[in-house]
Amino acid sequence: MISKEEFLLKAYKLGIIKFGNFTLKSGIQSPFYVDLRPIASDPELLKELSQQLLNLLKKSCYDLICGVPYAALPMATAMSLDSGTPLIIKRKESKGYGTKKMLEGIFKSGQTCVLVEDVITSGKSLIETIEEVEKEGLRIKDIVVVLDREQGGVSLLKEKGYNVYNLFTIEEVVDLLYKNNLLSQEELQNIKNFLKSTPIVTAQVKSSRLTYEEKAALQSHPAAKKILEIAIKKKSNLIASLDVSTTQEVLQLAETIGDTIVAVKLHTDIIKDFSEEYVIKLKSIANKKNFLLFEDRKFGDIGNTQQMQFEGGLYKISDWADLITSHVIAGEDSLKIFDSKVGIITIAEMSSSATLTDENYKKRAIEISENISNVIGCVAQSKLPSSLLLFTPGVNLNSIKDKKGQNFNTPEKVFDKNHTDFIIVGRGIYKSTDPKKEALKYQKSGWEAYLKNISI
Ligand code: S5P
Repeated sequence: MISKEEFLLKAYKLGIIKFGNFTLKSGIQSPFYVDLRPIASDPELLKELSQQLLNLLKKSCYDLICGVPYAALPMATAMSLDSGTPLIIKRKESKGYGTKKMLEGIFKSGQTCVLVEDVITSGKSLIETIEEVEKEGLRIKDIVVVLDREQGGVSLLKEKGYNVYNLFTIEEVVDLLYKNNLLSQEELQNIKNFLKSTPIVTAQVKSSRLTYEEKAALQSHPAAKKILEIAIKKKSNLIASLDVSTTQEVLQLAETIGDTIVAVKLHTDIIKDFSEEYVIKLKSIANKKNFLLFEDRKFGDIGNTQQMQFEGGLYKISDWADLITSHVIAGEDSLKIFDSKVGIITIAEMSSSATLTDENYKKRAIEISENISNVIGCVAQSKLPSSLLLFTPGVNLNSIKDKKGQNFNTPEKVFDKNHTDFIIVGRGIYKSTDPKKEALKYQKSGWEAYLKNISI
């Protein structure tokens, strides 16, 4: 491998940096212009660049490489060939939903992907790529960049928790060129003044999370379509978890807060006085107020047992539940026993401290969920591929944890960080002295967080 300086001088000869007076895309007048694309016209130099970039990543662990389109594509390809790491390709053009994929190549959610970028200015293109890649369930920790124009992009990405490794900063480049008599003292000063005086640009990035309308168009299961339609109609993404112990309390709460929610989530096995009459009453409130019935049974057994638990016993869940939760612990076949009419929500990741649902578990849970047609989404605490709806429990506006291991986030945080679809609120509502007022508060705050999430 040659030195960085030698590499730069060779690349300079190809015309990757020009000095003069240039108008940038942003309208700013710049005394230099950088374009790294010519490097691909010199295969030896491209190979050299690939080695330099791989060297920056020598302490990183990753399963895949992806270049930010288009300029970094040859670089990422060369790195893939050099390192034997599979390449994935991100499309630049927007796709017609449900037809074309945004990421091409073979990958599985949960894998770690390194991003490669040629020049970073505000970080906008990188953030758009990150969103697309993370939406498919891939993890990004490290980003490698050939040249940092020192305009705010690197700090923005670091703030968001990514490691950014850059081969050069623009300042280093001009210093090296000056040292090698390729730049006059005056030009050097001019550029340095420009760098000092140019305002830091903050990337304004359109969120790539899908809207409820877009998600409804993607979903084929009736329960998924229904919950999204209710969300749009009621301007609510709130699921109330009514973890109370009597049928009277459930019915009263359902009646009181029914207008503000998309579903009532239940743990029917904690109700003392369950009866068929209660089910009839609850269904009638659900019809009147337009919300779904969601039994949080968290099935976790072999298929044969789960089937008996779902269809039989006291509760006959299959008779009335629109949605159910199930673990994936017993493997894919155990999930195939549920009636196709019920929407299954798998438990991919739990909200409790020290949960065993680590990254690898989540990755396998997502794979299984994507293979079963009536799985409509997952309970999780981080982003999911856009084919699955994300249901987030552990939401509370007033607490950050309880004393039994539960962790809470605000609606704003779970939308902003995880692009959730539905918030699940238990004690925040049913324990309050005024559940109606509190439910309205969560409805409003969840909806505002969603609107903010789709607009940024
Ligand atoms: O990881 C999880 C999964 C679920 S479904 N963490 C959870 O808290 N839940 C459920 O969400 C939990 O069983 C309870 O019914 C609800 C959270 O209630 P809260 O009172 O903590 O808001």
